[in-house]
Amino acid sequence: MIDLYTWKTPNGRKISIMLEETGLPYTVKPVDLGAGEQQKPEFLAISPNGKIPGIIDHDAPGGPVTIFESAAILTYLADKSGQFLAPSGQARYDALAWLAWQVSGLGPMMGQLGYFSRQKERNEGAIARYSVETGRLLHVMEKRLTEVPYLGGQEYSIADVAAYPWVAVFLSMMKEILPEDARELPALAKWLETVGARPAVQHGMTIPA
Ligand SMILES: N[C@@H](CCC(=O)N[C@@H](CS)C(=O)NCC(=O)O)C(=O)O
Repeated sequence: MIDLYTWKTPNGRKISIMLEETGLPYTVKPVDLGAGEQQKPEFLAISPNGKIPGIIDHDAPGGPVTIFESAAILTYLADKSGQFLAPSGQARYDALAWLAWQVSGLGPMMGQLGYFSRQKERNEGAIARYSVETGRLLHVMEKRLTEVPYLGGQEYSIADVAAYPWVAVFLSMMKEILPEDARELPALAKWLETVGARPAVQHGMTIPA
């Protein structure tokens, strides 16, 4: 059994989607970020950076495995299940590259843009910087999706699992803070529809309730 330490945020939902997709059995362990539970010593023992998600796989060969950082967790679950990541070759590294692109670029830029746009005292410089950079990244994604159906290439992969919750939440709730030319991107909209129609994605997006 896998314990999933998570909360109702895009980074947490990447992992609930992946667990639903793979069918691996898991137990949800909510970490209430609003209540500061991410700083409790027992959670820091799992995720030393004090951020969800984290997992403990009690059934790993050779003994329990503890992992933090969504990219590491997604790669682990893909390798464990043999799904959503090619075992070798160009397709594997394309998916890993787009996964790295999401965790190092799209996620942090959207996160900062969301943060600064919610502050009472507006920091126009920060909002402009993160808005332009988020728009640029969405155009990069759009270009990729005009060339191939999924971020990793021809197949749905952990790169899509990582990007979906961020793009879906952002475009449904915060579209108006994006540069105008990044609000309606046709290939990205088609990808959102295709990925969003997957039952595992729909269920994973509701966990924790
Ligand atoms: N790079 C990390 C980012 C994780 C992250 O930012 N988690 C947020 C929720 S989406 C969090 O736990 N924030 C709590 C805090 O900063 O106190 C990953 O991909 O797992």
